[in-house]
Amino acid sequence: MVLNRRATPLRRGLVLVGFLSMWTLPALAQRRVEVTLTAAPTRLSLVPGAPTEIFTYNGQFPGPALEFREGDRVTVHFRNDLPEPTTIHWHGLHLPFTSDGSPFHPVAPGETYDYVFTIQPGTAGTYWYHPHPHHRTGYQIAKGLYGAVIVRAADDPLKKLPEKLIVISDNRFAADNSIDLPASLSEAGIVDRENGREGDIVFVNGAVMPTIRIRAGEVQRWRVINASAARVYRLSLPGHKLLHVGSDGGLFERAVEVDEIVVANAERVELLVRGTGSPGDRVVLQALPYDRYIPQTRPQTWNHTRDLLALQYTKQRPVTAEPVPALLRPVPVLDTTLSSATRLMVLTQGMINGQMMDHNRVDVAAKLGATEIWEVENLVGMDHPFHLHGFQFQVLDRNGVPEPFRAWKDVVNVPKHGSARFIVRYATFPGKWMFHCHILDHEDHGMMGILEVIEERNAEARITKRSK
Ligand SMILES: [Cu+2]
Repeated sequence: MVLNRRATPLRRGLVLVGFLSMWTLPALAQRRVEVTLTAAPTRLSLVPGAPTEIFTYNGQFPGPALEFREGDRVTVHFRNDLPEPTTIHWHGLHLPFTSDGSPFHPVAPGETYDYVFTIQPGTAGTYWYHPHPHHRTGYQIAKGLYGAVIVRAADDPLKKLPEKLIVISDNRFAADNSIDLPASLSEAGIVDRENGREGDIVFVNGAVMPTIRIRAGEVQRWRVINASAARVYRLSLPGHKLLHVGSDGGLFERAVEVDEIVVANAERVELLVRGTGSPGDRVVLQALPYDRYIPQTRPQTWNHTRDLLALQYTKQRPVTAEPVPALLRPVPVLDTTLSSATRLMVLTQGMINGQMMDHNRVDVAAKLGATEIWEVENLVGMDHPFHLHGFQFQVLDRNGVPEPFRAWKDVVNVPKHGSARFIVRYATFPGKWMFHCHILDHEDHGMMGILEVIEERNAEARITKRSK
């Protein structure tokens, strides 16, 4: 059963919206890509019965999947036709501060804003875009504002494989089919604030339980984005082992075979699904129970397994599997001996280092080009997915256990009463960058801080001044 009015959302493929042109300079040609996005209230049928008043980009839910190439010069012409201020945050992309779409650059109702950035070499991967206005991120994403960004490399080692985009998000509806957003002081509102808002209906690309077709023997590349406010997905495809090939910032060096993969909020995974079943088989991609909660507010249904989508084998005879390259791409090492500082971040419920977000405070000041280690300690009995804007990092260890392989990340899930360390280099772009818990209710209530990256010529005076 497909509940969305679009019949085959998984087959739509990727759309490149707006006008696209290529400069014809003989050398150093940079492709110029222009995209037009408008956020506006829209009525769409999401669940059986009356249509739901939501917010969309270009009338679509989710927003159009944008596809760029490394090296592209991108301009996104954005128009806010919502009744409230918003921004577009380009989650995971390394770009100028003024194009980050953080709460520092709100776009008022009726106004336009151009996000201008170059897609950096080596950043091919799966990203996403969503609003990031002060205090209203959770609300606007719950209303429907999110979409995928795919960055392709010229020398993609997996380009022969058929590809599926899987944007997962949950939601909750009131009796009249409006989005269920309880008052903050109601019992449901308090639980949402504690756990992060979860919904009982899980959408994949805007549809409930869509179907992906596969031919026996075929190897498919799946790009999975967790666009949920708080729900964590522990993905499993019964009878199939999965090849985990990439994370937030793109491919690993080598594929890793796994039985299941945990995708925390705002994280992405790239995986290869091998059609090892028989023609006509049907299996269901499931989210297995994942206990991220404190016992007091853990939902009664936390241990239910949820069905996300059906994988339907065609009746065609099997094909020979496409081989998976042994080396996917080199992932350069961020050298820990180059680290000039260690930043300790202590997470308590709703706070980082005992403080709530303040726009007028800089929590970490660092020099442009510096390499630093962040140590995130979670004192709370629930997981907090920690996100840093602007810069991809490499996780060094979790709970003291070294990461088994190198990966570019922009979110690390810090488990309850656990810790994680990552290394990051503040390359290229000075500015004020948010770091925060990506449980949207926590972020909106102030579980966020500011990293200011300062150019060398300004650095000494300002960093000294701040430490007084
Ligand atoms: Cu949190």
